[in-house]
Amino acid sequence: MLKRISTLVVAGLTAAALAACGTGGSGGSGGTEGGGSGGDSIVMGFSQVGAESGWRTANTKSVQEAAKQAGITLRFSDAQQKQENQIKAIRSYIQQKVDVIAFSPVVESGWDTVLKEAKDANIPVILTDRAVDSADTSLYKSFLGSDFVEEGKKAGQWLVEEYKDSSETVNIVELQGTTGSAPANDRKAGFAEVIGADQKFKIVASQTGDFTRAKGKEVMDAFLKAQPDIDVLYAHNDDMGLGAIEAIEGAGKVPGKDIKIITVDAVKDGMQALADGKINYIVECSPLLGPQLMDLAKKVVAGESVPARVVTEETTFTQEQAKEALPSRQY
Ligand code: GZL
Repeated sequence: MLKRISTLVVAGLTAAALAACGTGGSGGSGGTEGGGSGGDSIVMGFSQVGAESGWRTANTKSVQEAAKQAGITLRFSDAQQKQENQIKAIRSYIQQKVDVIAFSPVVESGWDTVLKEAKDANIPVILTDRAVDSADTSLYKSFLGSDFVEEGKKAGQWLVEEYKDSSETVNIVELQGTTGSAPANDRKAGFAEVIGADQKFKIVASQTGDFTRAKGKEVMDAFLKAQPDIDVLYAHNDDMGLGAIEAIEGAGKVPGKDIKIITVDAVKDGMQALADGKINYIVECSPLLGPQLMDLAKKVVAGESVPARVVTEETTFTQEQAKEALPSRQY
């Protein structure tokens, strides 16, 4: 197809340009050829947040494998958690005249301009994993991902149940996800809504750990020095919780006992710590969005209507449930 040939030429030039200004990130903007018939396959431009956590690694694997299975040609870029890199990647995909753009917005705000450019170029956009706060929902065809407010509520509900027979004050520290991101905003809100019903729960410190293990350890070290009496840690993902465990043990305390820990995601390392009793409860957030994303992409490119919102199925795990689930965990 003529469009395809011109696209490939532009893609080559654009890829070089992206590499030159270093915005290709570790994933590069090179194509992962789909398993389809080459020239006739759908071309998807995908801008990934980064590689900050075990969840993200599993999500990238799911998207890349599902593209291959679906015969979709994937052009993948890793933004290294920088919004400007995602905006550059989306503009590059518009120049390449891809058939569809999908991305996980690192933060909620600041997308209207580039999404309008995609709309003006008649390239449909699908949000996956995280949401944007654009008032104009015509800027994207669908949002596939978890209900993060619900995840925060589940974390809060476990804590309320855990302390239902106590009237003592419960001092909580919170490791928030990336500042401005939908999961950080919504997991914080859902948790606060549930525990706010009982005055004994007090969030004595709350700070971002940017969803990484290293930052989670660093911030938890600071919490331990500043807070004389911490009963609970609520971490917005497993990776920050695992970093915090290192800090807690370094301070001579027992994670899961001296300080109870609730996290979100349920990646393998988190589930192992849960089974080992170092974490007390995990709210699952599934990264396996690839197959649903590719189904949505095919429908959107074919001009079929798709749901504006697709919420992913997920559950919760106690220590006992983690022991049972670990052997069959995919990620
Ligand atoms: C949630 C996802 C979050 C994970 C983190 O859908 O955006 O980003 O909870 C990841 O582990 O870094």
